[in-house]
Amino acid sequence: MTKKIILDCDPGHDDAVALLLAHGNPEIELLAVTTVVGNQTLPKVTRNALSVARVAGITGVPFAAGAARPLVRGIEVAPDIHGESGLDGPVLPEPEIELDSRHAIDLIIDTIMAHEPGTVTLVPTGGLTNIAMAARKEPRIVERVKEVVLMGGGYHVGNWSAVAEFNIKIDPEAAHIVFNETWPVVMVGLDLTHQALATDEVAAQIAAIGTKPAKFVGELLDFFALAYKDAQGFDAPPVHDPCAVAYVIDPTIVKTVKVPIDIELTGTLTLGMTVADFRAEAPDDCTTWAATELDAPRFWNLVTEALENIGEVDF
Ligand code: PIR
Ligand code: CA
Repeated sequence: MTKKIILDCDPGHDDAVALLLAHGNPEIELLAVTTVVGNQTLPKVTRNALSVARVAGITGVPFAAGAARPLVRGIEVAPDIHGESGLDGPVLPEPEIELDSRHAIDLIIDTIMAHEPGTVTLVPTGGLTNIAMAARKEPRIVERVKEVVLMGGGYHVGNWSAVAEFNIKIDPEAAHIVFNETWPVVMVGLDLTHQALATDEVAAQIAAIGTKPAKFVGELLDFFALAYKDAQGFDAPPVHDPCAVAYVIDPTIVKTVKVPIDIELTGTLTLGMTVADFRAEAPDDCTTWAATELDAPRFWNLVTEALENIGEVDF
């Protein structure tokens, strides 16, 4: 049985790889793609999503734009990591598909309500604004969703402050809503994604595919590597977002531990921290999991195979 997902993203170099992985993996049925302000402004990340759709050869999947700003806070974007376009590096092809006329939150709600309960997984790889608003607008989706597998947070490190990760920090109120609903939440955070490093060996594995989509990914990773080196001193960049998709494809690639997680909303130094309570075994009503360990070679094989499945695309 295929795994039905909705990808809510802010492309973003690693979001683009997540989209390619979701499209190219035969176990995933991509029901919809929605965009949210994050790595860049909403118009930019939305255009990027449509461009990547062309690179991947995606047709027949609805794409919708969502929130242009966080619930409460001002907009914070990440040009140091993703560039002015949000997807700097490769030449971005003109989009060929049109945006769905619905707001992202309506596309999310309609898609979940149109499928059997327990069959649709939400995969947010940006701030959680759309997901929180969808849960508030149509609370029945909370019961209906299979699980929320999100890239965000972390229990040891931050990247947007000492203890907070970007996707959570840019809209902590939205994250608070999502983590405190009763749906299962799998937090694929920095502890996990910092194990998904695009090393030279990985770059060579992808370059060997030789197709235009693979070259596109190569150029994305080259830019991402330089930006991550300059901004954060990494020798190889962590490719966060496809880790969440990989967990949906094959949960044995990502180890998780059941642990209560809540979002700090009032700390002056800790705003947006994902506070995980490891003191005792998780109580029965705990609905949150933290990803801890990645099988990196199998993860990169999934990405490579997805690109091989996509094959040559003319764009
Ligand atoms: C990555 C991101 C934002 C800031 C930095 N420094 C690095 C984006 C990625 O797209 C990913 O979803 C998440 N936010 C990682 O924090
Ligand atoms: Ca992202």
